[in-house]
Amino acid sequence: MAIVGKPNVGKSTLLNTLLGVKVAPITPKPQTTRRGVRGIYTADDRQLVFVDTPGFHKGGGSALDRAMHREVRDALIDVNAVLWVVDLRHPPTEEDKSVARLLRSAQEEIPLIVVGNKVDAAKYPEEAMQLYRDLAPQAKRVLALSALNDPQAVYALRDDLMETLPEGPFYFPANIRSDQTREQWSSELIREAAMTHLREELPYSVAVQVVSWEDAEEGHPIVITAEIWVEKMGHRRMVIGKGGVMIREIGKMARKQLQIFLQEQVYLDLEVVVRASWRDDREALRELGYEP
Ligand SMILES: Nc1nc2c(ncn2[C@@H]2O[C@H](COP(=O)(O)OP(=O)(O)OP(=O)(O)O)[C@@H](O)[C@H]2O)c(=O)[nH]1
Ligand SMILES: [Mg+2]
Repeated sequence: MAIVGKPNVGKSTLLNTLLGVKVAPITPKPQTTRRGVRGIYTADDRQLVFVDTPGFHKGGGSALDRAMHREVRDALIDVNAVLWVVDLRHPPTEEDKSVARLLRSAQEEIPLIVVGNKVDAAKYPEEAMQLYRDLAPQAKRVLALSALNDPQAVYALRDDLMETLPEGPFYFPANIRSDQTREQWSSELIREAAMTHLREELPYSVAVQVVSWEDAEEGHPIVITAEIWVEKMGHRRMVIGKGGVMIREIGKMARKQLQIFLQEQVYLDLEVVVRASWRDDREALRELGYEP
């Protein structure tokens, strides 16, 4: 099942709630998700595989933007259903319309479900839902929910999706929740912390790569070393901050999250490095796992 929609509507929040565990980064800023992340939910003899995708956006035409668009298109191939997530607080924008166009051009026989999210914060949810419904007359179903504040509604959707699954083999082992390596997943948590703290253009020009991981040993923490990539020297100064305050804040938030999920003490070593124009460098994008 593919989860698609414009940036910032709550796709990754929906994925995490569907799974009951955090596999995808979430920030209040658009374009948080950069690669298609698979989240796997297994119950008894059934398995649902969701693909969270980057927000479908206009973008500046960088190699990163193109890779993000490709992730969305690829996610629409070979799926049993598409969940189109929209933000019910607002009427559709041009970006929603281009998602609707993309969905019309996808295979017609894939069932489409329109998920009206953020109903908890919407003033005119029914009116907004109608406008989105008009953009996708082919939709099999529309529903309003809050991925952030109403997990029960999300579980109900998950149960319904389970019922519609065709018979087939498991694609992943039953105990696997995501197709990311521990390095990828932890670099996403670090990037989430960085994007949360940084302002203006900066959140979009950082990337994170975990360069080493040492498992915990008797009385010692897990040691994770990661690089935060920026495009310019000036950006490096801002990510480090005056006297190192910014990088310390980022490290504190990331470490806290990592410790919660790993259930171990973590020593996090962050280094800020300049990788000029990494967003247009396909080799760099491959290193980051944003390109195949
Ligand atoms: N009020 C409200 N806020 C929500 C809800 N779901 C998500 N959000 C908030 O919306 C923001 C964006 O959430 P994400 O899950 O990162 O959105 P996304 O669609 O994955 O964004 P991109 O990856 O950038 O495309 C975050 O600040 C969430 O906390 C909801 O049901 N209600
Ligand atoms: Mg996302």
